[in-house]
Amino acid sequence: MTIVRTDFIQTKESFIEDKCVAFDELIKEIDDFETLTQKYPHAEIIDGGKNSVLYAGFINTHVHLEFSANKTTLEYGDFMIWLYSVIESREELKERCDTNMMINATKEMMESGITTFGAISSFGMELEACSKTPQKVIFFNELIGSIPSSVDFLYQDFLARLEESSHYDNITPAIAIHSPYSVHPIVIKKALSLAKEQNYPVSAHFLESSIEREWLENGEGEFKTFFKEFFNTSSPVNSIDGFLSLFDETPTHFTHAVKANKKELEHLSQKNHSIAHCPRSNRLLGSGKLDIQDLKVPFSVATDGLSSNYSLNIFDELRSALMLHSDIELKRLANDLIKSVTSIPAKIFNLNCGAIECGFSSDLAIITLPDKPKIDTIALNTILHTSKVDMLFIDGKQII
Ligand code: MCF
Ligand code: FE
Repeated sequence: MTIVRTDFIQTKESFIEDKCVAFDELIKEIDDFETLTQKYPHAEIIDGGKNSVLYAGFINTHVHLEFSANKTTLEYGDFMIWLYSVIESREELKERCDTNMMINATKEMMESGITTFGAISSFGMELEACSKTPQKVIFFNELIGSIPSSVDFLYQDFLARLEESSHYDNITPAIAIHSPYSVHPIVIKKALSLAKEQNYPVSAHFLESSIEREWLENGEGEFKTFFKEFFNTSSPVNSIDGFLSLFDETPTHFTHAVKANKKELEHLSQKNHSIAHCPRSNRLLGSGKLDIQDLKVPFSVATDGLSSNYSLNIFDELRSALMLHSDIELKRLANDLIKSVTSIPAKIFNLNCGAIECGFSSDLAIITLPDKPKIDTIALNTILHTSKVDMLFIDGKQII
């Protein structure tokens, strides 16, 4: 048993002061220091020190580790320009990205307190890195392919990757449908019926850019030139509503959704879907920003990959979100952002973590504030002043 003592502890809605947590693999009790030390006299005591805060380990629902070699290669500012640069440099980026580089990317996440992440895997390259990290991984095997003559082959390859990802204790096999513009509905249906049958978590990029919307709605715009050039096709394989209806029985984590309208957001809410909000990625690819002010759909905040970001540090992402959503009252936003990387993604993916409550996994992060905070400013000050955690525990084992 371990007893951790910090000045503050994150709770569902706020923070409490002067309490301690007793834990082994699971969180056992939250009580006063005296009560817990009397009850567990042999427990190891960990003191976080002055102005320390105990958080549930953070969850980053959407990252592409295979693109970790990108720093200055891909072009930012506009989605189509970025996409052309991905196609031009994808092979070179793959070659430059080895397991060691991806392990370092998982470490960068760990240093910022991420204990669980969702890896979007295009090729299966990061499986070894994911199997070596102590973090918990939802391994989203990506299905992509819109041309009928090649979808069968791509589907078989996807199935093989899905199978390979199902042999590791820390890895949950899962499915990523790349997007409505790039995946044929025939294989989407097959993959989703498999997801339903096997209870695989599902994720999909959705309405990231206005050109995506223009293509799906009208078969026009810059995607028209793109599809003509690369695939010699002239119409989209999915409509927005048609694509969404395929997911009606499979609650899905839709990434971006920046260009979703009221009706589509209402549909997401009714079908128990959720959104991964990647503010820095959206900014860098010229996509605008998701309006989270009155959003009824539960959302996580996620980093996306280094293909569309400059770090995988979750505090960097939260700070950017805090600055970008300048229309929302500051302290409320800060509290909501902390929930978007803890209790909300845990609920979305049905994980036994993301909150400091008895019976939950002991995935815990300790951070230290530079000075004593008022209790209602802890979330805000954490986001403003933290880059790295001081200590990190996964299933009760100290990692940092
Ligand atoms: O989330 C960002 C932007 N939107 C779409 N895809 C990706 C992102 N970062 C990496 N990707 C990958 C995607 O998984 O890019 C590849 C796919 O395998 C090429 S198709 C855009
Ligand atoms: Fe992505």
